[in-house]
Amino acid sequence: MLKKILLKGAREGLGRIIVLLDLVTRPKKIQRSVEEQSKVDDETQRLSLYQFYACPFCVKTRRAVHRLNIPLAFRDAQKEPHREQLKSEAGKVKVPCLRIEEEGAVRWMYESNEIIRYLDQRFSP
Ligand SMILES: N[C@@H](CCC(=O)N[C@@H](CS)C(=O)NCC(=O)O)C(=O)O
Repeated sequence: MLKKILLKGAREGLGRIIVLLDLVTRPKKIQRSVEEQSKVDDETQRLSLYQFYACPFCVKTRRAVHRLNIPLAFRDAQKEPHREQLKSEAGKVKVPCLRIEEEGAVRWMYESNEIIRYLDQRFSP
């Protein structure tokens, strides 16, 4: 029990250090014309990222979102109703997880590398 609590604390602490490092080493944002950015902003409305603030895989994914300059909605999956939504609609509480709405259907994508690849394919110039 104590070991579990200590491990959780160490993980949280490490996560917060990673968040801090991310803040001071943010990648540069991609620049677009007003028209292009408006199109990208519109497309991004149909996406949302379920994530934890101090999860290193989420930090990595948020860095890509920052670099791609997309206004992606972040949902804190440590809080309700997002946690329950993730569990019941996507299948499990694992983050990051990207919710994608397309042609009236919703699909969920786990795995930070896969999410970053998807966002890069869609939004890199
Ligand atoms: N291979 C995954 C790892 C994701 C992962 O392990 N996420 C942890 C948080 S850092 C998680 O969701 N754990 C479930 C939980 O804490 O309930 C990725 O790259 O996205």
